[in-house]
Amino acid sequence: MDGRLKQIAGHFAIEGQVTGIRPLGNGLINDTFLVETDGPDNYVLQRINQSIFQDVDLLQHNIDCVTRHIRAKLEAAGETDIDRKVLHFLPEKETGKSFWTDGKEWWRVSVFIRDALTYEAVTPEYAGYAGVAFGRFEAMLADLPDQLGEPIPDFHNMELRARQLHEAVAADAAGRMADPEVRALVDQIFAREEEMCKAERLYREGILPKRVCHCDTKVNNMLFDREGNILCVIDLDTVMPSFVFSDFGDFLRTAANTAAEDEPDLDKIDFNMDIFRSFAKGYLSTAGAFLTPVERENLPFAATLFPYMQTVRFLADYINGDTYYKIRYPDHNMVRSRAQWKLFQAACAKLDEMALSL
Ligand code: GN1
Ligand code: MG
Repeated sequence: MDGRLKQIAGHFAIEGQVTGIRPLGNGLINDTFLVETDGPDNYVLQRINQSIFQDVDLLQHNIDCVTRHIRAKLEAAGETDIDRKVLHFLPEKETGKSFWTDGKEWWRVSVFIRDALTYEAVTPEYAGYAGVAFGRFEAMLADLPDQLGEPIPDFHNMELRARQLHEAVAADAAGRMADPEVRALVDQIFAREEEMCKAERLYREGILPKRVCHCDTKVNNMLFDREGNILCVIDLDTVMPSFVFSDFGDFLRTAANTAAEDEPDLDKIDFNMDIFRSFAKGYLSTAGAFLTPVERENLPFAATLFPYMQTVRFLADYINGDTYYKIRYPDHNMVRSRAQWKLFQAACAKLDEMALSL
């Protein structure tokens, strides 16, 4: 076991002796470890990626607000087994804050939720449960007083993401614009830019609201029990005011994709309408009551927006020389970009069908 990690875990009020520490999950941003103990619980230890989350105080403030708020809601509703339905971050022993830092690295610890399963892909049935869970998550946070900041400002703002791609292309820091394939994809993306920045326009016109959203609803950020019910949503780093399109669209980006987000074989990538229908039905059963007509009628647009935005983000990172996302091989971000673009096209081809099934 890594002695340094054990020492870091020791800053938190863990019950029992640590018996093992090993890597956990597939996140692209933070480093995550499972801390096993001889006590009643195991724990999740995470190094927060500080080049991305520059204000960890604000980040953890958001997470503390959200977890406290959801816990109170679950208690008020008379729910049982609450410790498996909302994350619980441990206080650091000296400061009482939900993170520890030595000024160079930032770490946090939460209780590992027992008997929970995560998936990289789901069936239509499970997508339906996920829809119910995200609608409920947004409903529970709807009355969270305006205390949340934006840990990554304008995180899902398409205009900003497009601007960042323009900047990456202009700077060409890694010399990758010389590749005709990169240039061609950039051109195709910019040809759709105006159309894909629709949400920001609707917001400026005052007809699209922001609500507290999760903003990283990919399938593997959800914990399921053995029956397929959602226990809770994890990875709360990006919970912030956004358009409901964020949660709806980003879930489908991973769940309705018939392949992985970085699948190199583009023939394997399609947009699965059974997943769409089932997820949309579940989501509308819990979110339908608060959605405005503009939000509702743009849900199919949201299903195309997120593969588009993710193409822009992966491609900008590729052009910048891979400074943001963890990569496993040299052109990983380019492979991801191609795959997300293929998914975008597949989703666009099904827009009418999506609208009809809502
Ligand atoms: C990142 O942390 P992780 O792997 O759950 C990213 C998301 C992207 C996703 C793409 C803070 O999520 O926005 O959609 O990768 N999170 C951040 O897989 O940028
Ligand atoms: Mg994650």
